Amino acid sequence: MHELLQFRHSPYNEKVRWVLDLKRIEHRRRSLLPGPHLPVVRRLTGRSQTPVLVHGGVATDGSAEIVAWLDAGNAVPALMPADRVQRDEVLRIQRWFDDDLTPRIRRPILAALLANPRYFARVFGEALSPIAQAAYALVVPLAGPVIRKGNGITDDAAVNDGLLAAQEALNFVAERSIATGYLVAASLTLADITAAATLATLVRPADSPMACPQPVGPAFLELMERFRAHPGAAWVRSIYAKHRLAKRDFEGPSGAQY
Ligand SMILES: N[C@@H](CCC(=O)N[C@@H](CS)C(=O)NCC(=O)O)C(=O)O
Repeated sequence: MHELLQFRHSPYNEKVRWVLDLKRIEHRRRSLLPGPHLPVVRRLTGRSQTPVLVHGGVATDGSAEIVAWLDAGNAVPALMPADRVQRDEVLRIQRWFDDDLTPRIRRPILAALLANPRYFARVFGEALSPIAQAAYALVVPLAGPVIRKGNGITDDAAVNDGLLAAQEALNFVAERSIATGYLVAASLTLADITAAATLATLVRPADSPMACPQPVGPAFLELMERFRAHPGAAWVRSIYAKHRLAKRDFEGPSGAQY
């Protein structure tokens, strides 16, 4: 049995969850909280980042590595096009999002969430009891400086650069999907999953594992509103409606809360 150690609100974790769900790979999930996750993840990988997939006592981190490994062992449905040029393009888009756009886009998102520790605790601690969520909300302001530093939230310019990256990513998916509805081929590939999982952290498609706990905190609502009417946001919602079969996240064995 695979175990995914995850953050609930995270583009890289959502990418891996999506692939696990799409390929119907049996697994359990354990949600960690930013801050308290550090000793747990360090013990497994020697680093700090989620997602971490544990299988047969071996822990793997890095969403691209995890997805490539899952794809190699579970061919159906295919995530990569048969055509070599298109395959290279899928990997290029994944790298562009993973290494450049996504880390920038998450800065304004985390800044908005950190502005309201109780809402931050609800987003990341959705599976916790109300008392445990309230306790985590007290810890969030203490973990805040570490989270800001780790995500490059140094000043307003860093946050504004993230807004530009969001605009760039939304423009890209809107333009690229005009011909076929997809970014590279005439059907869903890892490029669509990577881009949609990143942008879902802003768009928060309803009825999906990335839907927001309600009511949404004011700073985060303002951020979401900024991009709601963008054609790229409409693309994210439509890809989620067509291809993100799971309606919500779950803890424990797979299928428990579909
Ligand atoms: N390149 C990595 C990035 C993973 C990443 O940045 N994960 C973030 C959550 S979005 C994380 O776990 N941050 C906590 C930390 O680094 O301590 C991947 O593709 O998995």
